Amino acid sequence: MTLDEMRAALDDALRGARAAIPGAGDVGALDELQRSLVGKRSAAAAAKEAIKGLAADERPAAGQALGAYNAAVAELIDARRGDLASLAALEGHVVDLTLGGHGRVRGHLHLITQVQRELEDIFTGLGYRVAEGPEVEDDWHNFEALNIPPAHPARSMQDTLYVALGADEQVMLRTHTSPVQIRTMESQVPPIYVVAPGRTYRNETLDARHSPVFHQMECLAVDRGLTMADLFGTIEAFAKRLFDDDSVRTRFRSDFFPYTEPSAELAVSCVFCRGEGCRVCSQTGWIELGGCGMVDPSVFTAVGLDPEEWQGFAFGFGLERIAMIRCGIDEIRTFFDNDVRFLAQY
Ligand code: FA5
Repeated sequence: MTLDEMRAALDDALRGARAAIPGAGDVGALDELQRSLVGKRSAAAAAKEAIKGLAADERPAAGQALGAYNAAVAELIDARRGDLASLAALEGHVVDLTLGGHGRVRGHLHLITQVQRELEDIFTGLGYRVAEGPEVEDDWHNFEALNIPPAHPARSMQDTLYVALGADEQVMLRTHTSPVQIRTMESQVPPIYVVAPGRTYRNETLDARHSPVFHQMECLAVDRGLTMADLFGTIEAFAKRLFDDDSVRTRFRSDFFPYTEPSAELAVSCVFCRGEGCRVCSQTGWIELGGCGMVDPSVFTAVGLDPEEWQGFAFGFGLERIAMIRCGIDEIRTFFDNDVRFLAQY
């Protein structure tokens, strides 16, 4: 081997070393590489052997070339050994950053608002508009125009939360959404098809099914020629949509409300037991939702509509009750406690 051939062989081997050493995955692989680069059968060993056969004046240069090669390989090997040692030390202290942080929990609408929006959707689909009224009402809209005479039990302090404004017992927190019927008929010309959802208040003791603050939805239709068949058909259509079940039946039992005549208590067959009787429906097979009836002629007269010309039906029901039935909730207080662990479920 000539001096030039020896230099060329060492250059080749060093290029290979530069490519291979940084990729050695562990100490074993690195040792193996080191043996192949400077061990017994390496280019370095061959060069060392070749030096013996060179002319005396070429040997110093050949020795220098071999020394430079050995030093370069040693540097590359040492650097990689250091890297591998650092990686091994880190392995014991791994911090998995992909699991860090808690993210942001997105809130959502309260269950009662969800039920209210869904009902609004159902009724607007049937051609109704959404109406609103104030939560602080006057005697005329909450009682008088609804044909609730001064002596009616619903007016007693027991049920009504009065506001200390104006004359005694003339301003109150509305006890139902029915005053929106009056406000709508006072401000709009029939035909009228509206629903009025909203918060209502009664001076009642809190228990599992009653709260002093709750929500109702009122429905009012005023048109020519409306009959109880329209009332029943509308309620049946909305109940089937609400419970997403075509087999839901509706039941109307005679009742009394001063502003409807005839009046009925409105119930639907229990969606849990299909009328067989279960815990949710207290073994009756029926779930009471609210009240309904044909608008009393005296209400039309109070708002200046001719009862001979116009007929109407109205109904009102509690939103908490509907949410409780739909979600199997047996305690009304949970809606108002604002415990996020409860609310987040719905
Ligand atoms: C009324 O409030 C009538 N205005 C309904 C009506 C409208 C009849 C139009 C005729 C025509 P009632 O007091 O029954 O009716 O209440 C209706 C529903 O509201 C009840 O069935 C119940 O679901 C709900 N509700 C009443 N009081 C409470 C309360 N304290 N807590 C929770 N929900 C209640």
